[in-house]
Amino acid sequence: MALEAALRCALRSDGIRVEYQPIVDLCTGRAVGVEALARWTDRHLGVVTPDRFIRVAEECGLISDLGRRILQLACRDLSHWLAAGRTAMQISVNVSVRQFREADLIEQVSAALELAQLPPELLCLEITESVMLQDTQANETTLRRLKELGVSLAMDDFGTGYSSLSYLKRLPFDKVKIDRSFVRDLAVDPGDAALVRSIISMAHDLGIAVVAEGVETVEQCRFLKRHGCDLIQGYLFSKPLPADAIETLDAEGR
Ligand code: G
Ligand code: G
Ligand code: MN
Ligand code: NA
Repeated sequence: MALEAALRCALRSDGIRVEYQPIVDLCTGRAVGVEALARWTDRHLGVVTPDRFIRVAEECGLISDLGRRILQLACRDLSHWLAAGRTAMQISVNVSVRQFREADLIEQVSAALELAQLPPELLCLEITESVMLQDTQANETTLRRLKELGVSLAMDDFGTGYSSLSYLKRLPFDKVKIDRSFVRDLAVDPGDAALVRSIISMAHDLGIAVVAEGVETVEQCRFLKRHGCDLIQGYLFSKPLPADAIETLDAEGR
């Protein structure tokens, strides 16, 4: 398959890049973290979206190499920002379903931290809610081992799977990220508004912080702030940016 061959080539030739989207504290208005988002522009295929190349990588067995590369790039960039004098911030890296089940995930994560000389608490791994649908015992073991490394864990795309709230109680997540499909109509759809309010209050009762994704309007931002949401991410504050733009991003806000 053309895409698979091109992806192998991109991995060999440093063709995979990472952009970073700021995650903003709603109390202070400051960027306190960034989410790493993989990017690939192929010479012949043009821009290939991450949904697509991650899926291909999962299917053809390249996900371990790709995942390792993204983790290393993200940790390296964060350590450069810190060395350049930027205030400490957390970097969040997505872990795909297959990557989460790879036998060497724990080693990959600790190797990336060590290589970049980063304290583990500055790395957050985002795991989509759908991962939790099967194989609960194995998931729990993997999550606990990651927590033992000292990294932080976020449940991504929350609300899109069969969000059993019992997962949140039992599993060692530090954050939930409310999927942007619920944030979109927050200001106009009473059902979405109710759902978001209850996710926030339930997560807080369990001692879990809440990030709202896909925040695009001031109305959405006000609603989230009023209901105690901790962090927001979205075009209202910033789109994903290249690494050098994060280094100089004003930590005070836009
Ligand atoms: O940034 P963007 O809209 O293009 O991302 C589209 C989707 O691809 C999102 O669901 C995002 O979580 C996923 N994605 C982006 N980068 C990565 C990555 O490095 N690893 C994994 N597993 N998924 C990613
Ligand atoms: O699934 P995940 O949360 O990892 O996806 C992150 C994706 O959301 C990225 O593709 C990113 O480009 C996209 N994104 C980030 N902010 C916004 C936003 O404000 N609106 C929309 N529609 N997409 C966003
Ligand atoms: Mn994510
Ligand atoms: Na998401």
